[in-house]
Amino acid sequence: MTASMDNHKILITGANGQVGSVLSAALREKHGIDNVIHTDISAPESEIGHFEFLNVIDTDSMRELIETYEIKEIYHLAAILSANGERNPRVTWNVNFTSYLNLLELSLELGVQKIFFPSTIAVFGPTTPREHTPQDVPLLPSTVYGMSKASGEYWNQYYYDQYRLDIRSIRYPGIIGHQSMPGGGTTDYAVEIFHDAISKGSYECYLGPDVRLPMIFMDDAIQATMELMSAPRENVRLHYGYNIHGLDFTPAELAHEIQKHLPDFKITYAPDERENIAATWPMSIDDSQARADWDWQARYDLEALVSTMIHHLS
Ligand code: AKB
Repeated sequence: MTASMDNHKILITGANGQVGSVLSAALREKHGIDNVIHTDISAPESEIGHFEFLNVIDTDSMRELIETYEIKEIYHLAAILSANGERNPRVTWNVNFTSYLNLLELSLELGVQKIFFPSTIAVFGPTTPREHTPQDVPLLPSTVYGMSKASGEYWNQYYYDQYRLDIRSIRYPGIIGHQSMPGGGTTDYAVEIFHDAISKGSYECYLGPDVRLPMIFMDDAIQATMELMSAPRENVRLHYGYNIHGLDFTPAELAHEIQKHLPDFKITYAPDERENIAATWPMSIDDSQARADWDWQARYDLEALVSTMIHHLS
């Protein structure tokens, strides 16, 4: 263990999710198993250390957990993603945004010192330049998920300006990992395709062949999060949400790279409403500010990502 074994207690919401399950392992490794309190709405599939049930819209339970464990740092990962969010806008708003505003208020009141807020490329919209999308552009998101995250970003800045609360945030692209499955997003195809390629030899993609989206390998996403959260405070020059870029590709390009490992793999296309969401999102991201402020750099390109995924899932 490379643990800095302090008694600084960390709470993670959405700890069973695609990112939560991998990030919580990295946090346990760094801070020690006794210092990470995992929470989610349902029980984890396997033993992960200290677990508590938490529905994030239940503010009283959140208060009780922060008080009981004297929490000093929170990773608020619980969220409903873009495609599922459109099916139930109000619930999505409450889970993604109202819970966060309550968490910010509780943090001030109860002395939480540091917060990680996962934002997303879904904060951008049809009016945003789609290539090398700049850090600072007007945000006009097309989904409730994007609206809830853009609103979270405004409050990040407000809480920093008004109260100097140490809030740090990343606008994640689609995340691809072998450790966990995504659920309810527009970029999920880029994980599902590997599972189907290996188990069935074929995949029917809900985006058309030429839909280019920014993505990132899970290890890079976790590394970015850990690096940002441990960067010296004076280096973190913006608090609402850093752009980061891993790589970008289309379904056809991803399928072609998979075929280099699995030559019989076949992809077919049946675009659905998720293609309309993807059409409003960036194709690639300008992450120069993250590079300048905390030395961000992605490690995985398409070739490395595909061979690592196939190696782990085969
Ligand atoms: C989604 O597709 O909704 C997410 C995201 C890009 O935030 N993966």
